[in-house]
Amino acid sequence: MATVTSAAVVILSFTGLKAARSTTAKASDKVTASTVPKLAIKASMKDVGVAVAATAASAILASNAMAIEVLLGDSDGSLVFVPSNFSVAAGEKIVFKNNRAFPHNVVFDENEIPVGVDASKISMSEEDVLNAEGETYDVTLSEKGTYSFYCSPHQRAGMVGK
Ligand SMILES: [Cu+2]
Repeated sequence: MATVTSAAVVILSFTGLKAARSTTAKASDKVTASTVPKLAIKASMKDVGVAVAATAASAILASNAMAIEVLLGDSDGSLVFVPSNFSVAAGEKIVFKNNRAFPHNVVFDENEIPVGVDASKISMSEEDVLNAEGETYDVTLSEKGTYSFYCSPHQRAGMVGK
């Protein structure tokens, strides 16, 4: 899941850079007389573009206003969601990230979500778990309201969120 997210961001950033780059290339075309230097310029700009895209992607992932990261298991090993109580905008992505004391999962309580929302469409299955550090489960909620969720292996230990 995390890999897919990163790839999507890189592609988006890349499209932007590509547009900016072709404008610059046109300007240098007028100055450059022979074909060989032109190719050299294009090649070096391409390399720069890749480096910039990679940097931009990590910056976006680190401070994305349209995504919230929720850790599964506190760093001290407590069986909790961090944060366990938060608000997101409709359409904002929630990235649940496996941190400590896994396995964990994310299941929305069908009785404590807005009417009309299908819990199975936003939940992991009760039997499915994230078993390695850094594994993620992403969900985007579009209906406004209050949603309760829990980690099925640790629900009784209090690993619940809202
Ligand atoms: Cu758990």
